[in-house]
Amino acid sequence: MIRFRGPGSPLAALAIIGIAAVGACGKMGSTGNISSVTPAIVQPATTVGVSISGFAFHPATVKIEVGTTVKWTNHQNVTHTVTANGGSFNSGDLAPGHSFSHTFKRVGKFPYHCMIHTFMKGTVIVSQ
Ligand SMILES: [Cu+2]
Repeated sequence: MIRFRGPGSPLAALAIIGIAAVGACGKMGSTGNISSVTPAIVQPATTVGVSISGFAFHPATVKIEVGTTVKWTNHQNVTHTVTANGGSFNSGDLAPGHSFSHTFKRVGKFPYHCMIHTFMKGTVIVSQ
């Protein structure tokens, strides 16, 4: 076991670690590559495509700006639906090869699913 002789010793050691950590953070911030962490796809286009295949939405999460249209296309030989969990949009039965579009006019997070295969889930994140 390590024994601390003086009452100030452990605190002094912590203070030194703290200064080192602050120094490291400051250095990282100046390089400015924090945005590369996010897994969601950012697309500034006015229409963003989501493909349905393999019983999944691709990409499952889209980040868009207000006024952007999302167009889902069913590329699978099975009927699916694109149905907002909160009911704000619903494609109804989307036969193979068919598309459904919805324009997002409000900021928010819109999770959706397929009514036929409820394990199929996606999210549209709308920002200003
Ligand atoms: Cu489905």
